[in-house]
Amino acid sequence: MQLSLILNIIAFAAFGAASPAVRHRAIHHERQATPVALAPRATSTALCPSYNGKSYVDSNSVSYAVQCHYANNGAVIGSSSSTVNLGQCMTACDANSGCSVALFHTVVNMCYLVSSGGSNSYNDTYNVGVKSTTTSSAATSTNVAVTFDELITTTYGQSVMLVGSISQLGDWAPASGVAMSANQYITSNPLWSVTVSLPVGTSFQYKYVVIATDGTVNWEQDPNHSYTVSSATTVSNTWQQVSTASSATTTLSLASTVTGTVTATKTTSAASTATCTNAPSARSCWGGGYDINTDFDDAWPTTGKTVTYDWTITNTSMSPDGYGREVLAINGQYPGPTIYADWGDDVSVTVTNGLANNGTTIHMHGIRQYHNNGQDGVPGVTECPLAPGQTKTYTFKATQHGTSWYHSHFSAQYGDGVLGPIVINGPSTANYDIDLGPLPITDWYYASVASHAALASHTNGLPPEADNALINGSMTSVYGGSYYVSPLTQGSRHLVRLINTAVDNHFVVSFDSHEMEVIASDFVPVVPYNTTTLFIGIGQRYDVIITANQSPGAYWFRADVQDTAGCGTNFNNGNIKSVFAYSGHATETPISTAYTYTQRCTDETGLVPHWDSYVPSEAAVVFTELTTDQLQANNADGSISLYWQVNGTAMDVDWAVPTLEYVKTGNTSYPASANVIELPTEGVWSYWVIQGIPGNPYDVEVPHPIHLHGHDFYVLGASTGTWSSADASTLNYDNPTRRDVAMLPSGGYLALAFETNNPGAWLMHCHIAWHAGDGLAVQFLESPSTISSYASDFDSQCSAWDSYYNNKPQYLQDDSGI
Ligand SMILES: [Cu+2]
Repeated sequence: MQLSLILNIIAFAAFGAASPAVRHRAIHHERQATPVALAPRATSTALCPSYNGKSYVDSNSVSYAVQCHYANNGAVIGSSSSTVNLGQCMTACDANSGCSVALFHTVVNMCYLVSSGGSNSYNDTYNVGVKSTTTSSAATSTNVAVTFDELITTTYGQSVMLVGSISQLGDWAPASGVAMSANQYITSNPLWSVTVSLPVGTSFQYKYVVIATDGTVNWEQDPNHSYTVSSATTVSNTWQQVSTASSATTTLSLASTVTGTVTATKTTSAASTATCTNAPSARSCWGGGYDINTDFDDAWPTTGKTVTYDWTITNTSMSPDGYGREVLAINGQYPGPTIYADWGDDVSVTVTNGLANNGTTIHMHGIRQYHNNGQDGVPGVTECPLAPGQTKTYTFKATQHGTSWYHSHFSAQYGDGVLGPIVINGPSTANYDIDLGPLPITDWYYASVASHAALASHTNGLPPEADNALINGSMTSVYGGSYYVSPLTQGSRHLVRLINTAVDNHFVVSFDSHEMEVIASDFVPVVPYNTTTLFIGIGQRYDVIITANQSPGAYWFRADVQDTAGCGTNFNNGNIKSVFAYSGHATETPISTAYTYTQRCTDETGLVPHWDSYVPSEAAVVFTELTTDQLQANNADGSISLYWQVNGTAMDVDWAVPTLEYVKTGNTSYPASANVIELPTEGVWSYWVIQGIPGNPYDVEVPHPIHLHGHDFYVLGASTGTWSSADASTLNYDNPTRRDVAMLPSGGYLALAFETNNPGAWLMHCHIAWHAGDGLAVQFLESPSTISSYASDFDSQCSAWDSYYNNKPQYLQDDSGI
């Protein structure tokens, strides 16, 4: 934008001069599949959250009322360390005549026997079972014979187990399940069968697992089956065949090690049969059989409704904090128009590039783009940039619900204005009365971010300091401006959708005198918890609930840049605020005081997804390490160029030849600078460790917000240390945090896993614009042979771009392009 052609020429020279120094380790591995056993699902919380608020009949046919994440302060009369879940704790309670409450501590796997019901209080670490007053009748409830008959194809030597959510079916532990026998076994029609005696009224979920001759456990495909016992009967025809991934191999062209192959069999509670309707007092409901228990990776509504938007991006003069500058604004607005949709809607956004001298693309951040890679909006990966004067339409289905944002992925362009919020209405894990909508927070620069980015990548020194920050597009400064004001209604619960849309700054946010109840991290609903401060990395979102329960007045909302902790600097730090005003107080200037806390650049801990998921964790799981470091190269003309490398290569895409062009034409000769990592097989888990290492020639180590397209990832662990394979056993595989942006600690590692279930070229990159521009990115090329989701205007858009770019455009690509 404002960078000169001279700078561009320097930049191109820099790329040429630097290339010998860019170390590229292209190692191509193929390894035979190594099937491994899967972990039992979430053993410590097998009943939670599925049974929260419901009754559960234990192995002694005693009925308990289950409450997840509550403590009970009744008198402890005994304890047992031999239990691994609440169900077994209940069984221990049965054996003690004075016990009426089974209290299971999920962190230390300890069962406490409690004499009576105390007053419950909120606590994340306890699951509670309260013995029902109708114990005697429950204990004597009639057992009936339930026969499970299934036609399951097996090979000689394999066996089949029935495993489920109740103790009679092993509490999800395959080793404790019920063995089935092949009563009528013939090769073409193998009928596996078992009869289990179960109390009438018992509700449970179950799956079949096939045990191979070497003991390998293969779970049935999702979702779980559900069943309630009413009378003696035969249950059949529910088997869901695991997708054939048995010959899976994992191919990596970039990484120095290779993953084993783990068949994907995530266990979650999908296929809800909910019929209730979403309302202020019933936010867990949605409708049409979908609710908060529906994991949106597995199922989503089809509304048949399409919401449409029509945008034009132009060079516009704006003064969001009183200082006037050129903004690349959508429909003249900053932030751009919010996309509002209902869960299951189709969204159609027509974009006209009215910019004077820049291409553009629109990326829907965090949107899974399921089998829709061609709409992911990454130039040089999924499309050519949209040339000035051109129009295109992006389409996607809202398979997820919650809060996110869209932004240009054309170099650092979003920092100059091309972004806006996304709100997808859906169910949530806590009730609220009023949705106050999105509250985007960003750093703000008086010179164009494009010019800052160009200078930063040729400067031996600190990155540029932000001039200010904006909250929902507003802030004060010495030039004027105003604080954004949000209304509070006394006594009501307000949903606030926090989004960090920054280029460089990471924030801790807080509401003076009010706690935040956190109910979602990125698009993933979490078990609600309360906090006064919340760290929000670039690209991350948090849905929080604020209860207006303080004296009516005006209160500050604060967004502090974590400068002393090392993740951003801002000239206005300490005064980055907005106002939350009770009715009648909207014009007051708050005098409220801030909470005290210690600055940090690390993610929230204790984010427990509402959906009970596990990640396979057997010994054969192999993590692939992706190191990242800064290279400072000396150019022939005396200038320098900075690169952020992954395994020795900084990404540098060719806008005119996107990865999908290679895929489309069957060309597998991806340039090394595309940082392509091939994941050829669907339905397997892949495990990654991103490790910060010292740079060359300087030791530059900083935190990086790592963002993955096309998937949520599971955050298995993060550390300031150096990864060793022994660390794999220390990670959390049991319902780990799931989201699409996570912080890589400075000089440390971030361990991630995701399941290949969405063919496409998916970027994973640092969301600090300077770092992305300097190359800190890879692209996972997942199942290229099955990609078919090219945009219908893929070729014409590239042709228009070529015509524009080859005809003396004002600015040339001078960074990674993404
Ligand atoms: Cu970074």
